[in-house]
Amino acid sequence: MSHILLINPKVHSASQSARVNALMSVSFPTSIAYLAGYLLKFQIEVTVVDEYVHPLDFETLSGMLLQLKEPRIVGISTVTLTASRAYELASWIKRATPDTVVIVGGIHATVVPDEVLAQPGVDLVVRGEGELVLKELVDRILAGMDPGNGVPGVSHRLEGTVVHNPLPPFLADLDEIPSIPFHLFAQHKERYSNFGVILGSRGCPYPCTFCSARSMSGMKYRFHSVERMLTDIRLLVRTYGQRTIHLIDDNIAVHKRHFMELCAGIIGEGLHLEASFQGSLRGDDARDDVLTMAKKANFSIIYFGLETGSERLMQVIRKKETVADVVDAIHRTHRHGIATGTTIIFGLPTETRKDRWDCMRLVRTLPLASVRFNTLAPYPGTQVYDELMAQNKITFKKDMVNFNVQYLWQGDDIPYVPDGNNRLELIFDTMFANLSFYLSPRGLRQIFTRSMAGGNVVKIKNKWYLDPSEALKMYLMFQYLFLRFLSVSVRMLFERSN
Ligand code: B12
Ligand code: SF4
Repeated sequence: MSHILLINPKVHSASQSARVNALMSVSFPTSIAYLAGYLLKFQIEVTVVDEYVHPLDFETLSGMLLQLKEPRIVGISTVTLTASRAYELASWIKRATPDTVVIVGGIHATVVPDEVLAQPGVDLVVRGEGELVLKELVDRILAGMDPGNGVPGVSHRLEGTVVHNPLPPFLADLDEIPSIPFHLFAQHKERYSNFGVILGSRGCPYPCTFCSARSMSGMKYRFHSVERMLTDIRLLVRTYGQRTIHLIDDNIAVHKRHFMELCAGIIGEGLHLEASFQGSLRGDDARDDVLTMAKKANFSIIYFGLETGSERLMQVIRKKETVADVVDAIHRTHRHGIATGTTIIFGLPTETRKDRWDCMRLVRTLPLASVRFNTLAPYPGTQVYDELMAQNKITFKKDMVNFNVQYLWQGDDIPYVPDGNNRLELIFDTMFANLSFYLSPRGLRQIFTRSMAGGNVVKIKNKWYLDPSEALKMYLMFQYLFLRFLSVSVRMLFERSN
């Protein structure tokens, strides 16, 4: 029996069609996994619930709360799309067991702590990296002390006013954070598309305007030792039988020597013969020696954030690399025998329709195994959010359900349309870009031969066409996407003719 329950809430159902959701891949809940691992390091028992594999209703949650020892503590993780669900869970927790201390953390809580703390069920907000702060809060609560007062990284209410304690310094030695306690999640191993998950680094030194990762983990690039990463990979491959290792770092080779040593370690231990590897890289870091080593270490696919086909827009978003850098990296990676994937953001500030069509033409020339065209979701905590908010140009739907980068398949109210652009045209272009890639001979080959499509978002069963229930899911998804595409196209043409 433990005092602590950690919950990973599910994304709001209104942000994505149920027919698409039926085929969405389920990602391993790294946030609560790392937090659980850190508490376990101090022999603090913890219970974990990932709503994607264990959906909660009021009764189930109440039952779980009653099984906790008193004082009860619940930690809930949030990104923007899961925040409203986190608030609902917080209110259920207070209804079932009013004395439970409810702590909310994660990127959304970090960037808009006032919003989170204003929710009736929430007692404490943790901003930034959570491991050390949560441990401190748990110690204080179990010792009967006032939990929030003075603890760095915590926002709390004090005599009716909200107090944001200063942030703690970032943990310098990441190896102090123990490996993920995979055993806590192993019963659902088959449900996760990336159970073989490794996060080798935290922090990113680049200033991209659309990305909020740095508000969470800082601009200083910190990384786990090679020995530690190899230990985790060995565990996943040899104990949990994983055949694909997903390095979910923002960028796997910011520190070139470290990446080369990691690859050498993988090869030295023969792990490259037992598993393949995937990760994301910036174009300007993909030097030939890095790619040669990645190929030897059995990297099967590398993702690059191309974002746009326009050098001008690349400067607007402050990516600090050029389109030519990324395009060259994609070609070279392909020549090294490694598959490539990318994501594109349509609807960036100052973008024109011509920019989008030029980008589509460029993408068609690239040897990509996977591509996803998204529309911009200006997440709180990003430079683009601050700029567009100041100009009152963001469309908010209730619970920010439209802040899904693929919301265009759900509704017309995407959060932002750049000046001079027509909303329906932007949506049409983005849909067309995705459909024309996946319905081309190359895209269809991906759908029939790979189990992941659309930048690892959709998980398709191998040989899905031989399984009637999977084939039905595929049919229903494509039918939904096609009807929505048709509706947008007809309305766009009608609008134009008027
Ligand atoms: C890998 C990744 C993915 C992968 C896989 C995720 C996985 N878990 O395996 C995929 C591709 C599936 C993905 C999907 C999406 N992602 Co993503 N993803 C990331 C990435 C690169 C790493 C996330 C991660 O695992 N970090 C490691 C963990 C340990 O860090 P953490 O989650 O922040 O948790 C720490 C703290 O936040 C805190 N904490 C977290 N929860 C709690 C709870 C408590 C109680 C406490 C005390 C502390 C605490 O402590 C943790 C440990 O230090 C981040 C960027 C980044 N560098 O963080 C973006 C990021 C989280 N993703 C983002 C987005 C937008 C998405 C999508 C919504 C995209 C979409 N469809 O529109 C989806 C939604 C996924 C979902 N269900 O939540 C945004 C979130 C922005 C926002 N405000 O919501 C980020 C920040 C990137 C960005 N563009 O700015 N993502
Ligand atoms: S998009 Fe990638 S390179 Fe840019 S700030 Fe975010 S994590 Fe760093």
